Amino acid sequence: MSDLSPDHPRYESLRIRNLITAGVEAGITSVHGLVAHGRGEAFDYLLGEQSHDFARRAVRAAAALLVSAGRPVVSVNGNAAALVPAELAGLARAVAAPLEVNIFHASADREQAIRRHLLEHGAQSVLTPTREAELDFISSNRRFVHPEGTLVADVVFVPLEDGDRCQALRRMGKQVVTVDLNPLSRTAALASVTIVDNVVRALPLVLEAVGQLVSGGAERETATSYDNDSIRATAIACIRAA
Ligand code: PTJ
Repeated sequence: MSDLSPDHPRYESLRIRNLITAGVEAGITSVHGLVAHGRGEAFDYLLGEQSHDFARRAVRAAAALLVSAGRPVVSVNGNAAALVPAELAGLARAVAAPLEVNIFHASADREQAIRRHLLEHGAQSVLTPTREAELDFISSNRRFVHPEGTLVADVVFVPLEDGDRCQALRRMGKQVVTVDLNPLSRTAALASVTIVDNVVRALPLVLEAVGQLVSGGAERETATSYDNDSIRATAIACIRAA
């Protein structure tokens, strides 16, 4: 990791970038993940690198979906694992969901590296894809899943998703919660709940909202009062105004 002083005016952005490059060096993140991260950085810049009300509203809806799910799952790729491993492990514990590694760019070594990384950051157990269970409606490596994870889940929390799998999961009747800085992406458009925010800022907010719901200290966002299209439209307007 490069030397980085907290005095640097772009400290937080560079700190996050260092997490991604360290992820590549550790065999957790794909080199393609650097490109995806760069696209995310551009959108984050336009969003003012802050969590807006539209993201906070989506966070509350996401928490409500996860807490009321019968079989939630937290799906993890190489970027999410590098950026927020402890928070993903904490979320899985908080909503009693399995953590499941699922990556687009096929690599058995990387699946195992992500699994170990999550275990080192507090995960109790981590499922990895098998050849025994496949999702319908998708041909990429992301179709391979664990029979006790995404295959049987009713709510899938999947930050930095690719559009194809999001579409397949929705066609299979599952609810999808995503975190994506690009409100124009296919995933953002197809998910049940889209948190337009940096996963680094969003995960602590989701954990907090889940904690408040579990302790009974917050009102639950109901399905009828949450409109993902209008949340996304507000995020797009925010970017256009920038
Ligand atoms: O580990 P793998 O093989 O599963 O690969 C993971 C990536 C992310 C490389 C793969 O899923 C991919 O190529 O994704 P896409 O289609 O480039 O989409 C990634 C989306 O995440 C883009 O819309 C980015 O704007 C967004 N994004 C990037 N960094 C962040 C982000 N959203 C939230 N927080 C970020 N830090």
